[in-house]
Amino acid sequence: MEKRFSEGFLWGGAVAANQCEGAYNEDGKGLSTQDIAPKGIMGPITDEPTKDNMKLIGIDFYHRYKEDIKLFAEMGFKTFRTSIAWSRIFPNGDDKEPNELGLQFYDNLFDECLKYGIEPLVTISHYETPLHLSKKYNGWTNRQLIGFYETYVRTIFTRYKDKVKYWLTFNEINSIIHAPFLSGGIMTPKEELSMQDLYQAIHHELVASALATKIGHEVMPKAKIGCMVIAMPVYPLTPKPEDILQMLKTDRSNLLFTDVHVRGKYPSYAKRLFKENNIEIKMEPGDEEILMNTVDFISFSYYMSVCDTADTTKKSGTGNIMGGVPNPYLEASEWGWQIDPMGLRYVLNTLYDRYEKPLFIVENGLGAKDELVVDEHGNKTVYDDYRIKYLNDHLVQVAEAIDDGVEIMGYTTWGCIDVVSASTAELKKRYGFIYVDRNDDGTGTLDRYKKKSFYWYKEVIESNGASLRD
Ligand code: BGP
Repeated sequence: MEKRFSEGFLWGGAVAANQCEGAYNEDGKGLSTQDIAPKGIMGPITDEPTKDNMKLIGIDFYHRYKEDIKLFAEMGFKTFRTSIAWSRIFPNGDDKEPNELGLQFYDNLFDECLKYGIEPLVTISHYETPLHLSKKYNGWTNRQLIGFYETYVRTIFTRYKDKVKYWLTFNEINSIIHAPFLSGGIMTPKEELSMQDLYQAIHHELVASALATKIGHEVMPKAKIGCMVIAMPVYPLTPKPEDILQMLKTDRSNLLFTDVHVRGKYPSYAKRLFKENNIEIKMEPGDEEILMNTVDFISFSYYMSVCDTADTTKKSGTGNIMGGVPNPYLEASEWGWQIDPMGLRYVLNTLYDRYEKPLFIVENGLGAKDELVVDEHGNKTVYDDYRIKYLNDHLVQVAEAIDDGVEIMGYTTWGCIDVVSASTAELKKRYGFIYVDRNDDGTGTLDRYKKKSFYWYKEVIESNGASLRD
């Protein structure tokens, strides 16, 4: 394929602390919401961490990160996205002093990346609120969380200011609508959570996010701070005007998050949303001013698109956290996530048309069951042509979007090494270029093996996209 990716395009991969690190109670780490969610985002929670929770050990990245980063470097990564586990730094979330051992771990991790010229891209909060903040304060429903988050971000910005240039404030911030516990640390069961409390929690996160951007710019004038959302194109199921309006409504429920982050204020359509749902956001003096600290770029995850309709009898859920009506024209993954490479071009164009801000695709990939086999040289590997096809087809659409005039900073595939899945907490749903020998029954050596896609991605990066096939 003809070269379209800019020099300096940030190729890489992404993970999150809670899905890979393990070591859930080592070196002073406190418990997080993930430690009591053994079945994933929508599943039940337990009183204490239980053995069946795959995340407690994860892929043992906490102890094996050097080996893994070496493999990322071998693929030629320019950037590596990971998150900081808040409860490693502040075990309870409301502690006065940070945990030095936790801080030291991320110093070592970022140093290891920089040793290979890999820029760390860091998510400040990725689906893991310190559990104490959930239990005592009911997570982000409580305004005090803004102060705890502020202390946390000041601590990590000051500590890592010379090591980390790219920051994301909250992973998939719009997911709180669907997963209030893992996204917002809210203990109130979703069915009982009022719209008032939900949107008040959203307001607190939006203020906290803007505050992080403000503080980040003060502490690290050269840093780039972005928001992070689930981008999922919503198509009307039919051309019926009712379906078009329904699509607009669903779209806006997500766009509200980027609108506030980029424009620095609530959009005009929020008024009606709030009025119709009896929501009255309690603002404190200064909130509106804080929100005006807008992001440097917009980052997002992209896995699939959905359809929407005003016909409520058709509202069957499909894939991902957001749900939607299946598209009759698209195939789905083994987990029912409908595959739509062109949807990525559409998302890139619509977001850029709306905001004209640089975009960063920080998650994209195919979760699939892999089979570990022995190749002709006697090495264990996975022939994951399905993954190569998925990624190739999406990247071709990224190249199209670049030709459309969209400014794109980089692309990090999700789960560049196999990790525990977020939605179902399984390890058999694999995304990686690197296979990790660990199974959902807890067996496995934790050894790492390069899949076919490992060599494919290495070539894509080396050729700066020229090896892609359209
Ligand atoms: C996003 C999350 C990730 C990740 C990914 C894939 O929603 O930000 O944490 O896991 O989805 O989802 P899953 O792991 O459920 O397949």
